[in-house]
Amino acid sequence: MSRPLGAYIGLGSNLNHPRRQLRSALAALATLPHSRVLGSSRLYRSPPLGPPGQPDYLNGVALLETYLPPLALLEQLQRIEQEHQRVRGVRWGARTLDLDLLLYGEQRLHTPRLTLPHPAIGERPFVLLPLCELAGSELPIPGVGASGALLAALAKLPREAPNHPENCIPDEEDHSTDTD
Ligand code: ROI
Repeated sequence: MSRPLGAYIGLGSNLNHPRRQLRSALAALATLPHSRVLGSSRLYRSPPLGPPGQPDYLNGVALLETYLPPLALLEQLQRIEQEHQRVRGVRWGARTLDLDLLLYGEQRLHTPRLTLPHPAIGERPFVLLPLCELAGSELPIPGVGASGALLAALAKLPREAPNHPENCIPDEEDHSTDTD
C-alpha cells in the first residue's frame, strides 16, 4: 500500500432518530479497515432539498485518512448504509442513512458507480457548511473551485432559495449525552 489519502464523507439522515443514526455511522467509520477518522464537523439541520413532504435532515461531514482505493471505500460506505436499514426506493426520498464519498484527495473519477468529486457538492449548503467547518475555505474541489468560494456563491442567492446556506442551522442538541 502506498500513501494514505484524505477522503471526505458526507453523512445525512432524516428518518428514525437522525442524530442517533449519524453518531452510529461515525462509530462505524472509525472501524473501517486501513483507515482512521481524523475529524468530523458539527451536525446541521436543514429542510429537504428536492421533494418536499419529508422530515428535515441532519447532515455532517467526516474526514477519513485511508489506504482503501475509492471503490473499496464506496463499498464499505454502502455496507454501513445497509446496516442502518437504508432502503433504496424513491429517488431523493427520505432515508435513515446516506453516506456520500464527497472527495478522495484531489482525484477526479468518472465511472458508472462513482463520480469524484461528488457532482452535487457545489450546490449543497448542507455539504459545504460542514466541509468548510472541517477543512477551511481553501480546500480544493477539483474542477469546481475552493470550498469557501462555493459556499460564498450560495450565500449570494436570494434568501428564499432552497439552497441558501442560512437554511442550515447547527444542531443545538448535538451533545454526546443525547439519546435520540
Ligand atoms: N436535503 C437535505 N437537506 N439534506 C440531505 O442530506 C439531502 N439528501 C438528499 C436530497 C433528497 C437531495 N435532499 C437532501 O439526497
